Amino acid sequence: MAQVRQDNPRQPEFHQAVFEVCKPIFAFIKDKPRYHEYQILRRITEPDRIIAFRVCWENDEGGIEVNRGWRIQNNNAIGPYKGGLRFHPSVNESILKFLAFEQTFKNSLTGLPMGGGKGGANFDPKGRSDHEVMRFCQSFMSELYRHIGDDIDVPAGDIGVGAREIGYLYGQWKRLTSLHTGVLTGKGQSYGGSLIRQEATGYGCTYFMQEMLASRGDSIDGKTCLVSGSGNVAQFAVEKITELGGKVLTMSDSDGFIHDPDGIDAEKLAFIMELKNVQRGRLSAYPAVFRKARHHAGKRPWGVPAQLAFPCATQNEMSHEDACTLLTNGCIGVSEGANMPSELAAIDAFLAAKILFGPSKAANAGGVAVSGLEMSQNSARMRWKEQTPQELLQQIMRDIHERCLGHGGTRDRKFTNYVTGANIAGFVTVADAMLAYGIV
Ligand code: NDP
Ligand code: 2IT
Repeated sequence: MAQVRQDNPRQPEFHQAVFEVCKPIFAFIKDKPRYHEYQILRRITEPDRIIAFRVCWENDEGGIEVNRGWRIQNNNAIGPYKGGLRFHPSVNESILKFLAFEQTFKNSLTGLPMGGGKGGANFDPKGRSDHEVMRFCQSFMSELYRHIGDDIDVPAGDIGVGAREIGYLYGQWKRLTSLHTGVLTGKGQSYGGSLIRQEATGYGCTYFMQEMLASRGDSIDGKTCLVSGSGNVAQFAVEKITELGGKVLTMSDSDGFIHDPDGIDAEKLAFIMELKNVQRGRLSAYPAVFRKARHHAGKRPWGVPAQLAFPCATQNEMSHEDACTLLTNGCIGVSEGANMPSELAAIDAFLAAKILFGPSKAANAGGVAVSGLEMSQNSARMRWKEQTPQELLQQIMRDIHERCLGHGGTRDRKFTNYVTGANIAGFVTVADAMLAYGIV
């Protein structure tokens, strides 16, 4: 860790992600000399390469705007680099390195042949016209295209990159290369996208909670739930939780959260989807339509008493204090839809209380898993009906849960440390492939 801090100064998010992964791995590799001999941990914490570039574009007023774009190609030991693109003003190298590092273990956990990567830009799509977003995406891809390919590196969406942005990015890739291949995932249904990809992260995160609860003979049915975020992951988590009989009390965006004591049912969710995806509006508009609800400006939802929590917005949105509040209020399960939403001290609090805690690299792996299925369909030049990716997603989430039990369960099956389980299970496959390649 000292070396990681020294080699990566001022990158706290990256340090945090490395610490979370390496803590359980130190114990696991203690009596496995080959991992030491070949310096696997040191090598796995150094990205294969970091690509940084200028993104220059023209706004609607004719002014010139300059942003910075990146692609972190972290590790391709078990497959082509794979991972999303994030467009958000907070994006920097530390955040993308943590995401690419996490992605490497997450992708391995899915059991599909995908390496780890992540990219994005410090561009803020909020308040920009469609054509500004299009020009930004075209300029971004004009550089990125030389570094990606369907067997090299396959980007997808993340915060600020949804169906619209993927369309513009893919359109520019196709224009530049004359190719029509599976170089991006999350594509539209009319040009190579997979059914269920849009829903996959939120659904998968809910299935993971369902698996954790089932291991204790329990279910989501009848439980009160807190969800944060109101983007792609949050929306489909709410949809699936509600379908499974849970009652979702909250959602949030960067301005605050809404609390609806009657629950956010399918009709209210449809309103939120229209508000966020089409009008690109703010959640603060919700209580004017659904009168019993309240908007809490500048606050996070973790103070509302509930049994289950699904953080689906962004990193470090769950502090130690938030975790303690959830526990005091009787929370029995947390499934992380976002990447690294809980601070290290919050994770420690959940583990100490022995509640069901599904860490992001296991709980939100459904999204990239269905991206992997999209790649398969594109390579085979075919398109599956909805049932196939839907069933495969459920099976993959069950398999991930089993892999976590394999490395994080106790013999009496009374408590599973899913953090230990996910990290070790994700690590072993990548590390063994690296051993096979020798010193490269
Ligand atoms: P979206 O852009 O669709 O939604 C992001 C949501 O989080 C919005 O409600 C946004 O609010 C809120 N948010 C973003 N940044 C902040 C912040 N700094 N503080 C408070 N709220 C914030 O992104 P996704 O739903 O795709 O991604 C959400 C999380 O899930 C991220 O951590 C992402 O890495 C992770 N993830 C996504 C996957 C995917 O398939 N899309 C797969 C696996 C993980 P506002 O509208 O105000 O910006
Ligand atoms: O964090 C993630 O797993 C994603 N943003 C999805 C990545 C992908 O390639 O589908």
